[in-house]
Order: sequence, then C-alpha cells, then structure tokens
Amino acid sequence: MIDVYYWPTPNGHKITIMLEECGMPYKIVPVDIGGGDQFKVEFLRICPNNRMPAIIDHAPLGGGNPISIFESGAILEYLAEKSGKFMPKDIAGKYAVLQWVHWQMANLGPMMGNANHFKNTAKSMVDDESKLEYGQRRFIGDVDRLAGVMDAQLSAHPYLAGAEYSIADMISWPWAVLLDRLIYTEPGSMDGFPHLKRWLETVGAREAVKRGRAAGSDLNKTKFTPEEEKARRDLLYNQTNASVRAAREAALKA
Ligand SMILES: N[C@@H](CCC(=O)N[C@@H](CS)C(=O)NCC(=O)O)C(=O)O
Repeated sequence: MIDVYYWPTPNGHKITIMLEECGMPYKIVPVDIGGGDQFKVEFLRICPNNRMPAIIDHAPLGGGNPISIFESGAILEYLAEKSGKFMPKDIAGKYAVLQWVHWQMANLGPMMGNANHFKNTAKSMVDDESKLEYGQRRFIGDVDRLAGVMDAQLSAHPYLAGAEYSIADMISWPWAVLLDRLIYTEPGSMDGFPHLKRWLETVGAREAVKRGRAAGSDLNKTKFTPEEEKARRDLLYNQTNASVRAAREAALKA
C-alpha cells in the first residue's frame, strides 16, 4: 500500500493519475495546506520542504523498510521504475521522457503558479491592482512561451516525449489543463495552440486521468468565512525562514 500525502491541486493530481494508471493501491492522507498541515512534525519528517505531495511506500521496490519520497517528479520516476510502466527502458527513450519531466518541474509548474498568483489570487491582497502589472507581464509572458513550446513539440509528436504516453504527460497535463481557466481566460484565446488542445483532450479522455483528477475532490469543499479565507491565504503566501524554523526544530527534536 502507498500512502499519498495529498491535497487536490495540480501537483497532487500528478500522483493520483499515475497510481490510477498503474492500478496501484493507495491511501490518501490529507494535507490541508491552507490549514497548516504541511508544517506538522509528522509531515516535515517526510517532506522537509513543507509542500505536498509526498508518498510512503510500505512495500518498496527492492524490499526493506518503507521509503518516503517528496517532489512530484521524483515520485513519478519512482512509480515508473516500480511499475515498469510509462517510462521506456532504453536510454534514449528514458531520457526523452525525463527531460520533459524536469522541464515541467522547473518551468510549467512554477511559472503557472506565479502567473496565476499575479493574475488571480493576489488581487485581493493588494490595495492597488497596478502593483501586480509587472508580475503579470513577467509570468504570464513566460507561461505563453511555455504553451508555445508544448504546442510546437505536440505538432510533431502525439505525446510530449514522443510516440508513447508517459509520465511526461501525466506530470504536465494537470497544470496545462488549467491554462484556459487561469491564464487564457478570454474566449478563443487558446485557438493559437491547436496541437496542445488536441493533446489536452486526448489525455483528459483517459479513464485513469479522470479518476486521478477526481481523487479527494471533496477534501477542499469546506466553506470558510472571509476571515478564515484570509488566514489561509496569509499562511500560504507569507512564508519565510521564520515560518518554517520553529516547525523544523520541533521535527528535529521529535
Ligand atoms: N515542486 C513541488 C511543488 C509542490 C507544491 O508547490 N505544493 C503546494 C500545493 S500545489 C503546497 O504544498 N503548498 C503548501 C505551501 O505553500 O505551504 C512538487 O512538484 O512536488
């Protein structure tokens, strides 16, 4: 059994999609990131970076004691190795996949997070929206570049890493599928990316992808008061060294 430390966000969906694709049994352990579960000692022992997702595999590849892994890219690489699926075994094929996995981790995920922050989330956090303009230009511009990178790649190949569906698609799709809702919000503004749109539909039609994306979707249905919403936002968007230090010290002592 694999425990998945999880909250229903794009980074969480990557893992549940892969587990559903592989038919591996898993148990969701909720990490309410607005409520501060990522700073709990038990979680920091698994993930010192106070970010979900993370996993504990109680029957790890190669046997032995349970292992824990954080960072969604590392988790998908592990699950691909354990299952023997969705990553070719030959060196050229394997690195064709891994370069796109790392591309997503270093580019699409962080840039979409930042673009969404400046375009949507931060509006309620500043007194004057013009303060957001530079951040919007910087990060929406780079997301637009990355959508172009994907569209060009997908104009030549059915999937991101080539002819076969792989963890490169599973890691990129949960973010890319939000492009129209978060970034290209004007009707028709994704029309310039026909190959990306075709891939979004093809991957989204897979039953395992639907199940993985639906996993734990009831977890964040709680309605909060405006004050509670503000406290949850403050916790997520005002982190410094000071906010993790106390939790880290407690984790080390425990
Ligand atoms: N690079 C990490 C990013 C994970 C990440 O940013 N997770 C967010 C939710 S999508 C989180 O746990 N945030 C908690 C926080 O900001 O304190 C990965 O891909 O695993």
